[in-house]
Amino acid sequence: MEKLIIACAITGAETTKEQNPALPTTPDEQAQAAYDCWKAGASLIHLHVRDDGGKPSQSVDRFRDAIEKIRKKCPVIVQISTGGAVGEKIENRAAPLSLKPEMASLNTGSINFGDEVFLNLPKDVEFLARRMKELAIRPEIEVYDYGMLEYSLKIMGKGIIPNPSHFQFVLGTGHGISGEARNLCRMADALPEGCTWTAAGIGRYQLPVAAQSIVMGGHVRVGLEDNVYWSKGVLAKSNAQLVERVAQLAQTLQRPVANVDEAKKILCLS
Ligand code: KMH
Ligand code: ZN
Repeated sequence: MEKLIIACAITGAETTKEQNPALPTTPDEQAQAAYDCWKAGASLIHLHVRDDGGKPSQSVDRFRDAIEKIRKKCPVIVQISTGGAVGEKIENRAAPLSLKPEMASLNTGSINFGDEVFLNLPKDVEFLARRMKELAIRPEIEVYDYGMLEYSLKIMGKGIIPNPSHFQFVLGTGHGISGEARNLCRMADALPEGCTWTAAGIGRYQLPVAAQSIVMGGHVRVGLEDNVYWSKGVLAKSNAQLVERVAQLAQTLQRPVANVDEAKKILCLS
């Protein structure tokens, strides 16, 4: 089995400080959170940014500031979000790609999200994928449902996304596939040879999905974007606390954790 990549989604677009005061929302807070996660065993940070009022933003300047501050503190892989917040215009979602981060998320289908629709029209998926190809940015293919996975494989066959690709299975949003063990098995089994995957369990699914990914040979994403709790009714103290738990679990299960250089190799980053 490959070493385990631990990714942390430190901020997200929908989580608020009211839900968990430990949520990092300024570039300084995000840089500190990234550093703490790296020290705890994370090699990749999935990054959203916020404006001065704490609202989700796709501002290039804000992404630049956050990335520079993270880079000053630690060598983690920074993966920017092109998902943004529900309802964000596609041009704004693409804008921070101009910063040429090592990786960016690429959502390959539309899905209900809370009470709204997270819209990812085929033409917009293609537009983002093309832009990432032009700028040599490795996409992480975000899938929330089995059908979205099948569609991703279809567009991989057409050369729209790289073959092999790295996938993110997001389980338990409430509108897509749930975090039941059999669902993760099915999704992982559907991937062609050479593809790699990380799984993120939302809310109460975060810990069981992490444990399952460790034993299945996948990689793990945790973080306050996906889950603000440590256990039922108890808030997580920080992103790093959630990362540390995964690192400990991996150690118990005897799966070594990848450092940043090892993670880059696994993810085909130069
Ligand atoms: N905020 C969600 C609607 C991504 O980062 O690419 C989308 C999201 C996915 O967080
Ligand atoms: Zn995200």
